[in-house]
Amino acid sequence: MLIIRRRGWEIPESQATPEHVFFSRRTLIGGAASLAVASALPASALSQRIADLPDPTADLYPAKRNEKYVLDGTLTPEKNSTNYNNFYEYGTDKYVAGRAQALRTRPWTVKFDGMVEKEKTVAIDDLIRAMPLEERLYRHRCVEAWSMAVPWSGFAMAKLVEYAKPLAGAKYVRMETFLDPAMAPEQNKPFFPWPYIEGLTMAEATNELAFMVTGLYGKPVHKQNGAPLRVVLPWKYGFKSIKSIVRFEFTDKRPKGTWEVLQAREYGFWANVNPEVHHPRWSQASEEDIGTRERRPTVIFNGYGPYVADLYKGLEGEKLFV
Ligand SMILES: Nc1nc2c(c(=O)[nH]1)N[C@H]1C(S)=C(S)[C@@H](COP(=O)(O)O)O[C@H]1N2
Ligand SMILES: [Mo]
Repeated sequence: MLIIRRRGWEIPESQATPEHVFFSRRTLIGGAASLAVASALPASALSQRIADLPDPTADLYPAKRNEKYVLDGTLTPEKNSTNYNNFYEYGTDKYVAGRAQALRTRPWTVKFDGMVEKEKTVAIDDLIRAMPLEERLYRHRCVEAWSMAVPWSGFAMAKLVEYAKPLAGAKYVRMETFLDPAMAPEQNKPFFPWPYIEGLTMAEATNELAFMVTGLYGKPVHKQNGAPLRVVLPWKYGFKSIKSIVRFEFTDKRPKGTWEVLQAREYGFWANVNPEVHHPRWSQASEEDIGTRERRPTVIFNGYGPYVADLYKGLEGEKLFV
């Protein structure tokens, strides 16, 4: 059961939730187009049965914690971080946990294509078992000015890039979430240019902090948190940390993320956390912890500057903090 209650940071939601604003605007613009997208087939009985089996990688958790990544605050309780989410495939509110159980995470394949030595598609369990799993405690800062700190399990994104074997000319990785209105009926709605897309430079993707998540709180990752595979980029606003990924495309062209497509003035490619660069509609100076509900000052690069500031040397002319 979900307990729905309004919290401090939601009060100014009509102003502070970017999505809210587009939602109404784009629904008006795209109303008729919605019909075109609504062609979902029901899940086959077989894949339903596979989906109901226990997670085939459950034996891999808990993964050994990597003690290098330490927090300066308290860990967010599981009940908070798994019941207050952004996952637009299941609705634009924060209480998507129940609805997200419709996500079928097996069978699931991940495709690597574009500028790679050889295009390939791998079953998620083979990919997870090919990677060295570890646990890391990371902070997470949403552009909406809420934050949390959780124990993710997974593997360095650098390992995934190595596995993909990109060509030397690849400059970016473009990541794509599943597109399947049968298991995410919100994808029938036209307000969003589905599927959800995000992108990184190769230097960002191979920075030691970029982490592919397969687990959370010592278990396979919850559906509402982006099962079976998502990325986390703790120095960037949360919208960059794309969930439920099915494709990694390597390219020499800078990918446009979903939010940049929707509103480039408010959500850019870089989206690094900075308390001094405010969102056009609200301050980024502080954030509210969804566990303790305390407000704390926001820190540049969400506190991860020593790991990532060098990535942005020479790029001062870019909108690094939008
Ligand atoms: N596919 C997909 N990925 C997504 C989102 C989404 O709506 N769809 N929301 C993003 C945003 S805005 C945030 S803050 C984080 C939230 O992750 P959490 O629910 O695990 O806290 O996921 C990001 N990844
Ligand atoms: Mo977010």
